[in-house]
Amino acid sequence: MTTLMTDNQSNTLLDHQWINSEQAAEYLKVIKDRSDNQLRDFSLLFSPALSATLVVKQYRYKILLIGKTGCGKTSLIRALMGKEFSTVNAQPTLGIQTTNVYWPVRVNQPNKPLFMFRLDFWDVGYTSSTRYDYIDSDSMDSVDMIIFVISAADRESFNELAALIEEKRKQSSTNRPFVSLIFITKFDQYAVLTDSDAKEFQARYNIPVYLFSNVYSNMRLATSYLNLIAEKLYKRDLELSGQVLS
Ligand SMILES: Nc1nc2c(ncn2[C@@H]2O[C@H](COP(=O)(O)OP(=O)(O)OP(=O)(O)O)[C@@H](O)[C@H]2O)c(=O)[nH]1
Ligand SMILES: [Mg+2]
Repeated sequence: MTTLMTDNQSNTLLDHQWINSEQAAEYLKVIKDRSDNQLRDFSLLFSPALSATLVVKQYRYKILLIGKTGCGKTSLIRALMGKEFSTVNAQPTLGIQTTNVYWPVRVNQPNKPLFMFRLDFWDVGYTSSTRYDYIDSDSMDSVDMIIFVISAADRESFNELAALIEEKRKQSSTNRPFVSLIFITKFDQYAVLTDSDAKEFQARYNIPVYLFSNVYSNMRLATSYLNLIAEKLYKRDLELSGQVLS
């Protein structure tokens, strides 16, 4: 089961329903796989071929995933692309693997502008990140969002989380603070961490905590999480430009 612990969604900056519209379908056609109901990884060299009527302004974001080996970072990125869960070839990630997906959004403003977000997910294999210091500093460079990933069976990592977030904040440039999100994965398995652990953390540190299982992934679920991620990135941009109060 997957629980989407909602933060206040009544007044969103982006229109989260737009993605189900006919207009959005034209964009989804270009950014999704032809045969499967999942997003395409465009890699750094390619971009979606949008017809002249669909061209909109693009924004690029760097999203880093941090967490112990085996906590489900690579699986989470797959889930966020709407890909089916698979244990085939589930090897520890070597070095840094980037996945570049596109996500169109419509702003909740009277003129309803559309934007295309390019989300660059940086998946840093835990083993490499602890072995090579430069990987750690490279991945933190100009990061827009960090997704801290923790297995629901790992209380120790959860207890160390606040200190880890603080450490990463100190490492990042102070004039462009990154957005933090926490995903607690493997809820379908033996879970030591509970719903109330997550709620308590969220209330205490004001950082959203999502209880997640990578096993039940599908495009519908990916859509709600990508909308949430896009919302948080857009909000931070407005805060940085002084357009909304943090
Ligand atoms: N049951 C269950 N298994 C999961 C879940 N997420 C990941 N797994 C499995 O756990 C193992 C590790 O998952 P990965 O996504 O490769 O973990 P990782 O964080 O990328 O690990 P590193 O690359 O070593 O840093 C794989 O066998 C996955 O199939 C989940 O939510 N539920
Ligand atoms: Mg991995």
